[in-house]
Amino acid sequence: MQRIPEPFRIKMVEPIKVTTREDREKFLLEAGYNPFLIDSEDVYIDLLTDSGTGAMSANQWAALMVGDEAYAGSRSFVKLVESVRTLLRYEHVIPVHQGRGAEQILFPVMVERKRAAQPVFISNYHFDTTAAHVELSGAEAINVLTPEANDTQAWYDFKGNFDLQALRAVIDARGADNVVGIIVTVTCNSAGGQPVSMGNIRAVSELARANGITVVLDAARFAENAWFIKQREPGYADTPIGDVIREMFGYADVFTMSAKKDPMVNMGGLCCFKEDEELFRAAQVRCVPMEGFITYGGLSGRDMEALNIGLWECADEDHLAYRIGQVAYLGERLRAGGVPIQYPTGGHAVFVDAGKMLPHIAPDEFPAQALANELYLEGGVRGVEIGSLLLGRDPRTGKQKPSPLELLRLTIPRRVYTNDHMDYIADCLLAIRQRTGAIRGLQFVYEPPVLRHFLARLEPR
Ligand code: P70
Repeated sequence: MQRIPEPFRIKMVEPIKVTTREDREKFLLEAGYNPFLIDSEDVYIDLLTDSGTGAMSANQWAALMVGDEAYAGSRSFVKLVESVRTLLRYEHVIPVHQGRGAEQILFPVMVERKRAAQPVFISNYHFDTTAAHVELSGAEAINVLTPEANDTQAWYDFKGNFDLQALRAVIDARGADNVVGIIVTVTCNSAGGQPVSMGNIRAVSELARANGITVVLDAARFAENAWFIKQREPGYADTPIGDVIREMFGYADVFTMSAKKDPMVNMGGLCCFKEDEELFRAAQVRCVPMEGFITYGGLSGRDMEALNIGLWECADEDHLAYRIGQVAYLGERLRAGGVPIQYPTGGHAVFVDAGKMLPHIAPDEFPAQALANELYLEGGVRGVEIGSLLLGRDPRTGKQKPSPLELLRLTIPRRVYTNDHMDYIADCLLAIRQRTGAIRGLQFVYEPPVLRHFLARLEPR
């Protein structure tokens, strides 16, 4: 597969060091076989997340100096509002400290307004903090992802799509009056950074309107989704990416955005309203005690300046071609070497199908975590488990929830690693592939009661 060269040159570098295998064995043991507990210093290539780990551009760094740090009515806020109106056509803007900041000011006011007897949110797939905030607001989170997403080996253009039939069935079964919102997650992180098609978003939006339901776009990776629509959906090849983006946002009423992803800031987020002024006012009221005054929402003026530029840079077609091309290149190298991955690759990560690669390890012995550890031992590369360990136990029965897939996510930070790094990562996994039989499952030494994957301590069985 052809590599798309980086559309930038590097002005500043940050040294990273390769440790020895002996060092890594010690670090992993100390970290309780949980990569979350390894110091970043001891990681060579960090693929834990694409969130807040992107490299800012020279323009973003320069903009920091002109940040207006006024508590109220900052010039940097005014600029940000202008950008959101021009790029996304949303009238009302609230800056927040990150994606979950938007969730915590929005969902409770939506639930309050709906006055449902048994409130639910429906999504293609709620990201885990999103589901947590839905539940904190007293509602239930239901996912209706297209079943194609669960077959990692079969090509499907839009594995992030809603299963529209299932969506209709849930609305009918729960009653439209109970559905507080439909959350469209673009791209769908949990399915593998997989895109949602414009046709699917449009159909969801029509169904929501017919039933008086508010549509929320979870827009952390909006530009990557738009890029896939342009590449794969008939009729969009010649549409400028900005128009694709605006059409996507046009089908929703509200968007939440973790700006730590596509817009490449280390910290920041947005909660914006197309025209629903009533909801906007209610969220503003909640913003003040939870995030900060309405013109900064937990961000400094300089953060808003960097975000303002990042919003435009992430929607640049040369950037997107390189970015998605880099992820696809890593995916193709792995596939060519016989490593099973979620196929085709999505926007921000390659998801290795650890369940398929290590069939001798049962789900409750966490095959993807075992693979993550092996990858760290092999080359100092840190990935993250997206499977049974992350999913946890059913709080009512105490039993492990069944996970449809056991995935190791190799999340690629934006503009940070070169294509040579991708080759290095692929070589590490191909080496591991030769000895999968020797990899052992894991058991708990310490299992925290909630969000256990962050702090768990494990040992090989
Ligand atoms: C990730 C991070 C965050 C996220 C998201 C979507 C679709 C909202 C949020 C919350 C979180 C993470 C996971 C594992 C390791 C490290 C970090 N996703 N919606 O990497 O946004 O984090 O800004 O509050 O993906 O996928 P925020």
